[in-house]
Amino acid sequence: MLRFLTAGESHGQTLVMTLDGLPAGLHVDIDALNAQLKRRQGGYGRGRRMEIESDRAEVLSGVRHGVTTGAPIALLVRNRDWPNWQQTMYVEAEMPAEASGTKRADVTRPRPGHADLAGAIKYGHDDIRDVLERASARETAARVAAGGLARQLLGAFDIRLASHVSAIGDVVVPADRVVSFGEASGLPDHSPLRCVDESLQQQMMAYIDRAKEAGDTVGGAFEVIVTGVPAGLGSYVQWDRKLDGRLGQALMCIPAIKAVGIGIGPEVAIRPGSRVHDEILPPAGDSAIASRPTNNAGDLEGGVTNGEDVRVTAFMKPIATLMKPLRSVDLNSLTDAPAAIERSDVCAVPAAAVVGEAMVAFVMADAFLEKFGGDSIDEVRAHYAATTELLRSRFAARRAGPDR
Ligand code: EPS
Repeated sequence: MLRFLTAGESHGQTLVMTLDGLPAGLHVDIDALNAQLKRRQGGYGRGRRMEIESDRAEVLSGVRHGVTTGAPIALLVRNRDWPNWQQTMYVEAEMPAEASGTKRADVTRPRPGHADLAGAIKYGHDDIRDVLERASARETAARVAAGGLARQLLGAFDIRLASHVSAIGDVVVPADRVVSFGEASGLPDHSPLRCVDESLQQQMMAYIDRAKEAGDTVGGAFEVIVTGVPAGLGSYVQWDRKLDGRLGQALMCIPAIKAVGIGIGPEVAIRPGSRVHDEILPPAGDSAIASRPTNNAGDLEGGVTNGEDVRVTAFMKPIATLMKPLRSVDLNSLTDAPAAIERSDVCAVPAAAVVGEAMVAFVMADAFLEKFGGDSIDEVRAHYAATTELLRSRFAARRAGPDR
């Protein structure tokens, strides 16, 4: 079972991540891991924090000579902004004399849409900073580190991930425009919004510019595509083993995600069955059991992968910090007051797409190990090869049969 935990605050010393369950013997590419962290920092509309940070993973355990040992992997993603925040975020009971930066005033005016009010109620905080520091999307850098390691396990079996931005505000890639894995994976990381349609991308940038001008913020949607996925991952036998539900939870747990669609997602509600369900045709190649002319299900039927590409879309609400703040109350007096303003992004949809890839990678790696697992990568390889051959030979005999 693959598990990860994160710790750390947006302006504390560092983010911390511990990943447990990766098999021994996997070569870890730290540069590739850091490339994912760099991808998360990009995107048109990101805030000034991204000019400060240059996120890199410092692996502390579970890897020796570049290879996993089977022991938990712990790593840090340090906050370069920490020196500016020591007088606000110091851990000690009394502020150390050498603490640098400035001491910020208490945050008492909750921002609608963030965890501020609900968090202050839940944990009894009077200074909402004790909520927002952990609820901040800064934490997603640690998730990208976890997902980046899971991605490398999947890569060892030619299972690869990509994403693309399918909407910024009401500028939307049409639902009938099926973006291929190749198109999504071919998007350059320096692309401003990682949208496959350049004309739409320009409109999306203009949309973000207008929102910024108005002191407002922007949401959107992104699709994560996973290719090379074997059939049979997940299960329909229990609610919590359905892979679509697990993918849904993983994406819903990303800050600001308010809806998830598997395959064509919400389109299933408005189309007739004849335009939703993917027909099953005889195999097109030697290896396939059957070919599917469409993939509206996004590879998941009954919560189990059917051998197509996983396709999952997440819908992101606009960032909660508005430079033209919405109405709120001051919790010290419960009187009208504008919401607090924290440094922030105008749009973080491309960044969320990278976090989405990481979360999908983690769930897919967990499901993969559930079916093909082993304590070492060699055991996993042997299990995967044996199971793949079993499936191939089972159907090869039928294809060679009298009714061929
Ligand atoms: C973010 C770090 C944060 C925010 C942003 C994303 O850094 P800071 O608060 O110092 O600016 O910029 O977080 C949010 C927009 C949010 O609402 O939590 C990051 O590292 O992705």
